Amino acid sequence: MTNQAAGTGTVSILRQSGNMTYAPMAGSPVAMGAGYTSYGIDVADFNGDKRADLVVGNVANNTNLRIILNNVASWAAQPLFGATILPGAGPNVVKAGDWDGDGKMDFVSVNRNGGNVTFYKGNDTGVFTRPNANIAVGTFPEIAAMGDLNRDGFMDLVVPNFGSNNAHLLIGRGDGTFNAPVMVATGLQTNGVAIGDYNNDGRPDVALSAFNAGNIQIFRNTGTN
Ligand SMILES: [Ca+2]
Ligand SMILES: [Ca+2]
Ligand SMILES: [Ca+2]
Ligand SMILES: [Ca+2]
Repeated sequence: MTNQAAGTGTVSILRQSGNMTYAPMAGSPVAMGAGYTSYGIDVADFNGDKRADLVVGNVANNTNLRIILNNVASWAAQPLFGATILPGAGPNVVKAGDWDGDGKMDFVSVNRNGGNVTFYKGNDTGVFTRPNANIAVGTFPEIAAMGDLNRDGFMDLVVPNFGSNNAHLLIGRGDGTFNAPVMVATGLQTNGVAIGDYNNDGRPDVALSAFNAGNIQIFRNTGTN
């Protein structure tokens, strides 16, 4: 879990010791460094050692984004990678997966302050590159959901935009790139999303909640796949 103390953010890793009892693991909480406001978090093995690592967004800072590799003995003993990863502005939501299908884990970040999405290509050593230009979405995207909306086997992304009262659907091509985003108008200050098959026709639909409208909109998937 991330602890969003402005400028002094940390990440806590809790171990379940049975009976739903949780206790901090060695080295937890991990201090993320000055200027870090921890926000979104996701898990994947970024260096191919079969141990789950973490990627952590930083909504308040436009100059770093952290990868924490997992050495089991102590999270804090690991160096914090990512100081040299130049993210988009305010990378607050991160979604890990093998977005380009090369067997090595990647992630995308949704950048709240920049209003765009960045693909980070992993090389299985905890190091990432950004081979593609950022993809513009709306104003203040604060959350995202990943799923295979068109059922082609490639992951897609739904990004609600809190500041522009809409959401963007990004259909993945399976190589780390996306089709041009499709915008749908939503309620006032949309800030929640859940992908699910709400009419049981086998096609994933999208539910969006609007903070200031006090309602939920469900968009039925009318695709042919
Ligand atoms: Ca690992
Ligand atoms: Ca990959
Ligand atoms: Ca897809
Ligand atoms: Ca459906």
